[in-house]
Amino acid sequence: MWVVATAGHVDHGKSTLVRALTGMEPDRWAEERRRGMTIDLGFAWTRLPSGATVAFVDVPGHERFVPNMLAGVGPVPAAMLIVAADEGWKPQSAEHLAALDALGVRHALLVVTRADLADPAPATRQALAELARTSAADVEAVAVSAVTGAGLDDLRAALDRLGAALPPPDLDAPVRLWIDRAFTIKGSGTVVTGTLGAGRLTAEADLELGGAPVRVRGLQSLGTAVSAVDAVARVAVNLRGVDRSAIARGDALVAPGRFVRTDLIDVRVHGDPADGLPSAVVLHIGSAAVPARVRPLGTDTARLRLDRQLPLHIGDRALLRDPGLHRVPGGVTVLDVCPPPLQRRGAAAARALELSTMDGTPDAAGELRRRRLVHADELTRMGVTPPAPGWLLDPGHEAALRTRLAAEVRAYADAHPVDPDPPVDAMARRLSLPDRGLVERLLTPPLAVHHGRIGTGRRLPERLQRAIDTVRADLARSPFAAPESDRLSALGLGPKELGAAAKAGLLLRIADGVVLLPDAAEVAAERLAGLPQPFTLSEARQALGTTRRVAVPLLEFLHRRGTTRRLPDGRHRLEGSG
Ligand SMILES: Nc1nc2c(ncn2[C@@H]2O[C@H](COP(=O)(O)OP(=O)(O)OP(=O)(O)O)[C@@H](O)[C@H]2O)c(=O)[nH]1
Ligand SMILES: [Mg+2]
Repeated sequence: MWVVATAGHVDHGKSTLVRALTGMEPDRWAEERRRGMTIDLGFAWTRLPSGATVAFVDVPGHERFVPNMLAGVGPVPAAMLIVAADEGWKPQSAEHLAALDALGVRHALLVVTRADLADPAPATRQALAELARTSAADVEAVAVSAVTGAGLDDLRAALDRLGAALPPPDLDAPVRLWIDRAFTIKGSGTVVTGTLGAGRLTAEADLELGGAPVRVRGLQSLGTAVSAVDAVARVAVNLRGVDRSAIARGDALVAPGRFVRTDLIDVRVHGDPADGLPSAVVLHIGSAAVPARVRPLGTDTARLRLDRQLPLHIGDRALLRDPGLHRVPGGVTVLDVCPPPLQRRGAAAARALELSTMDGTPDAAGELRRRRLVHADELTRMGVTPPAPGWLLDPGHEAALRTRLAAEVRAYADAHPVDPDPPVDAMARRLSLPDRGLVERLLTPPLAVHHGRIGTGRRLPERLQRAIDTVRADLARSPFAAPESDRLSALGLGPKELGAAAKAGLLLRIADGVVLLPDAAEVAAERLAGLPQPFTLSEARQALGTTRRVAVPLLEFLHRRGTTRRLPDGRHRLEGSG
């Protein structure tokens, strides 16, 4: 299917021509038929001599309805510019053509209609001269009369040629269906329609609307239920569980995870210089019209702050319009959908320079160089094919980070001699890395991660090692005579030092300030096995040759590791002792 939008001044015969070609009524509203004027978009379709189907999006020509016109042509790749032979070139002929030009529509036909009322030659000459200055410079012209039918066969043949020359749509592209109508059908619920410009939509598709998941309940194209539709096509989508009132023209149904929803973009401005743009404009893309603030950056680049988020890709074409002035719109190409903040002094000038090297062609290497660190999924959402999955690092940045990480690890170990291995999370924070996995990737052997910390292999400070050795020698002689607190402080062993000794496997900490040799639990279990079961705390204390200060936390410790069990009468029993 080909989709072609009409364009042209009010009353020049657009709807009459669509009616003559299709036999269908594009003016859907009673008010339109009463006033003899199109207000909103109309849809009609027919078969061409080649057998191909062409669907028309018929737009209003009146200057008051230009926003509706833009919603209709926005997602459509081809247009039929209509000029009345008896009226010639008019203001909205110019404004509509400028809109097509701004959107980069290259595939078009000139149709001079009402040829039964006047010689079509002057209007044709003038329109072709206007077209020659645009992206649709190379168009065929056909003169017709929708009343007598003269020229309609030529027009059908010309439409066939136009369709055959259209570039094939990218069927692998992610779905982004700009909604141009939303309504409710009794028994089916909410239905939205739009022009699918790329990709493939299926009846089982999971999609997103305004960032929220939605399910497709049914799919139609040109009034017929289908299970899948390939672009380019007019489609109607029946949505499950979405209220009609939650949807408006300009919303988009998109493939999940495939578009950035953004309200800040950097663009290249085509035509007028960027600093000549008004500060407040309306950005039109697809069927959306969103107020935007303009901040010129370079001569032909600007930053746009949008009133609401849109699902956008790098390379998208859009147009800017000054709604007050009916100013001929300017086109823009989206260069960046996640631009950096411009806070530092001179940042805007540096950004302008950077933007001057970009042209809206998705470029993974360039994005990586500019962003330095980006997730593959984020690139995908920008419309850029990532070179690999997961976090991606610019090679230059990666080398710098490796060096910095090694230095940070050294600095940490120097600052924490008793506990020199830095936690991975702390290092991730120091380097502003969004993922701890990146820390592992940036470590150079022999540095490696063990249990959430970076093993530095640093020995304990000598003084500390000697103090620990003294305690261990005491305990070797009398395994349950844990050193008293004054003994520990005389040796310089505070909680931090004891923690380091425990982590190094040199001592076992059974309670705050109570340390034994690492095998104390096994030795205790052996001795307690010699007691009649069950036994009391006091019996255990005597068997171990220790005091309550050690016996109480030790029995607790044994209980926690499941070596002993506590009976209801407060006595203890070794597990497995019957
Ligand atoms: N004689 C003659 N009249 C025509 C022809 N085409 C359209 N008309 C008349 O021109 C008037 C305007 O036609 P429309 O088709 O409503 O024009 P339009 O471009 O759709 O107008 P808007 O949608 O409001 O912009 C109507 O009265 C038509 O009957 C034609 O080929 N010959
Ligand atoms: Mg009309």
